[in-house]
Amino acid sequence: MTFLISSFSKTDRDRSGGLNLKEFSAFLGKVKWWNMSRKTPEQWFKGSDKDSNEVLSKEELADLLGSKAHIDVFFKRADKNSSGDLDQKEVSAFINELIFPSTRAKNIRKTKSKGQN
Ligand SMILES: [Ca+2]
Ligand SMILES: [Ca+2]
Repeated sequence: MTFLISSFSKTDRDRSGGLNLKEFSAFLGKVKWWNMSRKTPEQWFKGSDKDSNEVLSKEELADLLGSKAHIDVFFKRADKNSSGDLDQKEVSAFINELIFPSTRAKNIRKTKSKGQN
């Protein structure tokens, strides 16, 4: 499963959900937290969970991202279990993928090797 950036290097615009490379760059320009990764995903999650029900709605995700642009696309990507809301794990994974797209494979390996000591 490839994520945002790698899929944009293809010219297949029709399957991109309306989000092309140009739009994605513009989106990143608006996303303030892109350059503010000193906050942990947990902190982002709690800061955006306005009603403190421990899941993020689409509106709360838009608040976290600082933009409603393509919010449907991002929400669907983040909502791994299609529950219609985002729990902290889903938000953390989503943020980590956005900020560190290449670390996911490493994380999977780390999880697999756990418990072998
Ligand atoms: Ca909430
Ligand atoms: Ca979910």
